[in-house]
Amino acid sequence: MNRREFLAVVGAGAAAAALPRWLAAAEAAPARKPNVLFILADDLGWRDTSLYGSTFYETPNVERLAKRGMMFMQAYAANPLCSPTRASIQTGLWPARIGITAPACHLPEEKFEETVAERGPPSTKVLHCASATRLKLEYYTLAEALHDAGYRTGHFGKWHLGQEPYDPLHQGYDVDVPHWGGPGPAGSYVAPWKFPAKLKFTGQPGEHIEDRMASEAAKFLKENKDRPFFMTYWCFSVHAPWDAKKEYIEKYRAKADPRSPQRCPVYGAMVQSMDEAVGRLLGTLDELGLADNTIIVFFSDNGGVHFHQIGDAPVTSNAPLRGGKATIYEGGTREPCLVVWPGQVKPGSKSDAVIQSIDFYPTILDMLGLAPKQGLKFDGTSIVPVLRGAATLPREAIFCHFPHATPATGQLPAVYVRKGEWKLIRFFHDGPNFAHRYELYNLKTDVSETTNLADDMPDRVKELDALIEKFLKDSGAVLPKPNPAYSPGVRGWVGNKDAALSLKDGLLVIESTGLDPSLSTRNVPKHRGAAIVEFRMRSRASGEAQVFWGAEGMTPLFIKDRSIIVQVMHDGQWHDYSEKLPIIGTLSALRMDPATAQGRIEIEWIRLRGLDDAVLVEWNFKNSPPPAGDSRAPRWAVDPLALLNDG
Ligand SMILES: [Ca+2]
Repeated sequence: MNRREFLAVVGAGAAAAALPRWLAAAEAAPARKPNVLFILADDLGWRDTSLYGSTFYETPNVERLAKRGMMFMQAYAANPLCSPTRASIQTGLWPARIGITAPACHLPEEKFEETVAERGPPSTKVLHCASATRLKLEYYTLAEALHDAGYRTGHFGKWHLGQEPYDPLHQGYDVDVPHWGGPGPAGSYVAPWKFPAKLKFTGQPGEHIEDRMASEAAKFLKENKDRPFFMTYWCFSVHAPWDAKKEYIEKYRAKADPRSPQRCPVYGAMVQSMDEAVGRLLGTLDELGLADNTIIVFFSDNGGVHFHQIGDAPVTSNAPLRGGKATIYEGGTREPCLVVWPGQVKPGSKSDAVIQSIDFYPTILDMLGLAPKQGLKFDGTSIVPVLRGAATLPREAIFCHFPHATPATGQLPAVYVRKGEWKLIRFFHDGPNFAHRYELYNLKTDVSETTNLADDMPDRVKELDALIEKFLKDSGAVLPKPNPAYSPGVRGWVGNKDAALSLKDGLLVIESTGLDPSLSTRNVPKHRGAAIVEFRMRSRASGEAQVFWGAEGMTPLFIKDRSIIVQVMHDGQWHDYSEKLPIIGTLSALRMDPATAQGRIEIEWIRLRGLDDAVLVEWNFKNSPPPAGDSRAPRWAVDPLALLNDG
């Protein structure tokens, strides 16, 4: 159905004067092809705007945009990270089909297919996948489709699908500013920036890059006001680096509530600069008289960063959603999304339809009345029926394949299916004997994914897992596989990639094979407050040692701020060490980095005492009793990767 037919249906043949005002305006609009502006925020979480319920961030321009179109409550990125979602927007395809499933497209290596690792360290239960690093030129991108339909095409901001010759100018764009292949702005948001000299993209000291990008985009709009244009304004904001205008930081510092999960002044300032860029674009369209003939999409490529801290505040919180960027939970892929389509979408409307980033390409073609290029197939589907008021799409399910371990978030290789109110997550080979492990959530009653119903509803798991199986097959997804070298560790302690652990002659032997050997355990007593860590060690490596503690509810699990340095000897002799751990909160895990070099390290025992000298837990590898304290089975048997944080 084209626009005129639609108007005939909804207007039931009535004169334009009898139409709703927003439809009548469309009748009066010029017959020129509508322009398309696609604004993509970077890492902006579902809850990161005042429109979606934040009481800390201020985004009046996003709210202004929402008044002109439809707000989606269940719009999903196809992946919880940058490049894959961007690839899905430009192709209408699942990232699993493209082979880009991780944000790898700024790496120097040109790799065009996804692969799975052939081997891994004993601490790794599952061999995970390695993403392609470029969006292949043979994909006929959304930009190419519109360029070939007579549109002037401009890309502004972050791309992250490959540098030259995989950059926007080779993927359908006439203009690309600043023509930068990196995952974030070069160096900082506030100038001086560090873009390569050949880009000739420098700012006045103190200039914010989002202000500059909005100016560059406004210039493009002015230059092309008399012909149809397709602009992707893909914000640098609000990705790292954590940097913003000083006066805005002070403003948010003054209003931060220490009890609120969203309270980071720097991030608040970053969100405001993003919002102001949105306002500049809207203002320019209004000034040029183009707003009535411009389709606008607003979306974000993945969830908010919940796993880093700036000072004493997490960057952001996606609550009530679980997790965030780089997790398989809702916080990772549920995004803010607005679609403005003057004369066609009811202003200020709201939809609960489940849509996904693979849908934008077929949707935009449909809105413009363009047929897909001959032979071109999409995994996505046009959401035009929803834009015109339908409650749902005729689609059984959506999928997200994320076959990676991201230690900072505790993410294990996984895939999910969302069908109706149900979401099933398959954690590849993470169960007993390398069987898959499942989590099932009812998103209608449990949007925070707190109650795993998989054990209670085996039939539902089976039904949804069959959909996952079919999706993996249809998309040609590369799959993680069990690691034959996997070892669940020694007495609950597991080494990282640089530390092979074994038990020999009553000693814990650590063969350090790199510069960052560490071992960690979650099998610790639920002790509150400071404690003493003691250990007997003999080493032929070198460097200082470091002991980290994890505290319940704190992510990432291991960071420098929750660690102490221990000056240790590497003279091949036995030494006893004793240091105070200033634990705050309830202990949840321990990690030891015994050295910063290769070499053989042996430990006879490790123990933890309270400040009253009582032994809280002891691992004595000589006598080998099971550790005292918490008697839970080592969690390592199912979750070896969750502790291997970047620190
Ligand atoms: Ca991103």
